[in-house]
Amino acid sequence: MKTEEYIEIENKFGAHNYKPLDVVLSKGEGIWVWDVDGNKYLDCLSAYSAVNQGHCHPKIRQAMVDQAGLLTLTSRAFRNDQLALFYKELCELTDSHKVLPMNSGAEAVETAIKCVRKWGYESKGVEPDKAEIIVCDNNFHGRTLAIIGFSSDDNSRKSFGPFVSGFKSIPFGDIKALEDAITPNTVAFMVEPIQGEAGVIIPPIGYLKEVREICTKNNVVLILDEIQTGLGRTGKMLAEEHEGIQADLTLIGKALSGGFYPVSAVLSNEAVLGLLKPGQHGSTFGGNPLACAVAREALKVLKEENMIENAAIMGQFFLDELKKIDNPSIKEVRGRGLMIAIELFEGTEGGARAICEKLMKMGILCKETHTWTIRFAPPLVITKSDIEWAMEKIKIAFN
Ligand code: IF1
Repeated sequence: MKTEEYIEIENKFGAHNYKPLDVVLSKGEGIWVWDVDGNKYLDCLSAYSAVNQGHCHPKIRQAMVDQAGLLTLTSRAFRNDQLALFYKELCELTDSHKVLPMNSGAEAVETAIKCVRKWGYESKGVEPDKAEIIVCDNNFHGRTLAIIGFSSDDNSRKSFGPFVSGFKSIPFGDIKALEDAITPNTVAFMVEPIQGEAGVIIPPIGYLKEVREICTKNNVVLILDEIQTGLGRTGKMLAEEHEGIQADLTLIGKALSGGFYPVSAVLSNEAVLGLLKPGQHGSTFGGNPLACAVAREALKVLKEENMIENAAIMGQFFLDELKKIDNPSIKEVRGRGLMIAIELFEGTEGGARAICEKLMKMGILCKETHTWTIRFAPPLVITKSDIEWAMEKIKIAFN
């Protein structure tokens, strides 16, 4: 079948909750993907940072195939021989004390919300049903009802109410706003170290450090949503390392499986996850042996193949090259590691989407966010010559 036929069938039978570029992919390897018509593309989205390790990484694939032939799912009613090692290796790599495994990123966020509320009532002493969680304007934490209730994006929320209460939103990067928002009922502050969906918004240097101090001072749990920024994307294992801090709860997902399988986790100190008792939270698939085996290998290759260092070096190179583009429609080029964005001036003809479509025709896949920002987030295995190849095309797209 040809591209047009696939699109027609999708449009007929599928819900239209996405507006994808008209490319139908059927194969991937490393940083490259191929469409059904045989065209090859450099993937500059990495499935929203879920394939940091590159498409179909051979070692992760092998781990998945091997485990699929042994045992895939037991439920948590029984134990499995992958879970313990997954916990241990993940804690060692991220310097955490406890792990709670889930599947999607949104589930990790929901889990964190439940856990910090419980901590607030049982440990901090907040009155029943009064717990407040502070979040940031323009956040993106997922698509479930509790989460969209505190989204500031009208498109995400409109017509989906009534929502879950107990959230307060403040400007991102604003320390004073955080101090002012905290009350005796505040149990947590949840924030992305770099806002992804908002357009790769990097907070002022020192922000997270001050956030850490304020949370500690006020006995407020700091939740960092590293579902997008974590696992090497910004050139560190976790983005919190850029400021030398540790969150109380860290949420990871996406690249935890290298894109093979939905695997997410809440990483925690003893205090918060330690309060959960049997029956209070769970998931049929969370912590299953297939997920754990895949995640263990996905973490291993990230480390062993120096992908995190590569992200730091290649990210800086890519950023420097993009900054050299001289075009009056470019307002700003920014990024950290391989999480990079070009923001266009409002009103630029065609917006970011037009650039993405031009790039697609030249063999580069990337995705606009909102109307004016183009995001570049290739797999962390990209090389200098790949970036040089891409830069030639990107320069033409901006010509
Ligand atoms: C979609 C963006 C990326 C996330 C953070 C939690 C989740 C996400 C920081 C939820 C998910 C996605 C989902 C994807 C678009 C996307 C995204 F454009 F919205 F910003 F990655 F760049 N926290 N991000 O970024 O994880 O439940 O999806 O596993 O299509 O909605 P999930």
